Amino acid sequence: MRPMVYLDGRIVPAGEAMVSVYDHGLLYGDGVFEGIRVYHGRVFRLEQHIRRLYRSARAIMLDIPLTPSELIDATLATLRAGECTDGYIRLIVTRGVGDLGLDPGKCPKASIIIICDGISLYPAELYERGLEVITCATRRTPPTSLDPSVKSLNYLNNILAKIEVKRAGLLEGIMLNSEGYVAEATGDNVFVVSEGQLLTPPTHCGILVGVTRDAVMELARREGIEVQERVLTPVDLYAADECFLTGTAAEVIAVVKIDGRVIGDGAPGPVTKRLRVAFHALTETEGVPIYPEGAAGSSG
Ligand code: PXG
Repeated sequence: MRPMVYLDGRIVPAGEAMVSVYDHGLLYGDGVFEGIRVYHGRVFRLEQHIRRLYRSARAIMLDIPLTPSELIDATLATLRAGECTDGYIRLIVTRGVGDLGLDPGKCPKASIIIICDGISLYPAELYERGLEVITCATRRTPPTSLDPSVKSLNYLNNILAKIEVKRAGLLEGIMLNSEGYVAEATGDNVFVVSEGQLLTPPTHCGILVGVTRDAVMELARREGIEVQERVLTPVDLYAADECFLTGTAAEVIAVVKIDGRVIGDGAPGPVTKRLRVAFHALTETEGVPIYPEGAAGSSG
C-alpha cells in the first residue's frame, strides 16, 4: 500500500499533497472530518461515516461541494490508487481558502481532502491486559458552546485532556461533561457492564455518537445483552463490573483501572471479550468493497 491523498479532485502521493496557509481549516479549525477503517479490502460502515460528516457540515453551515455518492466514489478511487486493503481514511472538509478573519463568508469554496494511510493502534498486549485511565480535569465542551456530536476540526478540548493523560503517564482518559457526568474518552466512547446490563452515556451528555459505539450496541443486543443509554457518574465507572472504550482506532478495548480504582477483577471481563470478538467478526464480513469482485488488486 502507498499512502495517497485526494485533494479537491486530484489524487496524488501523500508527500505531494499541499494545502494553502490561508485555508480556514488551518487558521481556525473551521471544518469537519471523519476517521474510517479499511479491513480486508472493505470500508467499514462507510455510509454511516459519510452521513455523520454531512450532519456535522450542516451544523456548521458548510456546503460540501460533492454529493455523498460522489464523495464515496472519490474515497474508493483514492484507496484503489494506493492499493489499500487495510488501513485508515481521514476524510476532511475545510471551509477552504480565504482572507485572514473569522468570517467563513471569506471562503468561496470548501476544500475536500481524503488521506488514505496506515493507522497506529494500541500495542497488542494492551488488548490482553486492558488500559489504565484517569478522569480528566478538562471538561467536555458543553453542547451550548460546541456540540461534541459535531466532529469538527476543533479538537483542542480533547487535546488538553490528552495532555493531562500523558502527564499522568497513561494513554487514554475519560472526560466528564460540565455537570460532572461521564461523557466519553478523548477519542473513544465509554461503556460499562453493571449487573449484566451494558450501559453507555446518552447523546445529551455531550458526546460524539461513535460509529463503533452504534455497532457495539447493535452487536450486544444481537447477543442478547440488555443495552441502555444511561447518565453515569464517575462512581458508576469505579463500581462497574467491566468497563471498555470503543472507537475507530481502538475498536473495543478494556479499561481495568480508573483513577486508581481497580475495575472488576482488574482484567478484561467476559462481556468485553465477547463484544471484542463479535466486533472483529463484523469487520471481517461487513463493509463497502474497494475492488469489484475479482478485479486486479482485490484482497481475495
Ligand atoms: N469520541 C470522540 C471525541 C472521537 O474523536 C469517538 C468518540 C469514537 O467514534 P467512532 O465513530 O470512531 O467510533 C471519536 C473518534 C485518532 C482517532 O486518530 C480518533 C477517532 C477516530 C479515529 C482516529 O485518535 N475518534
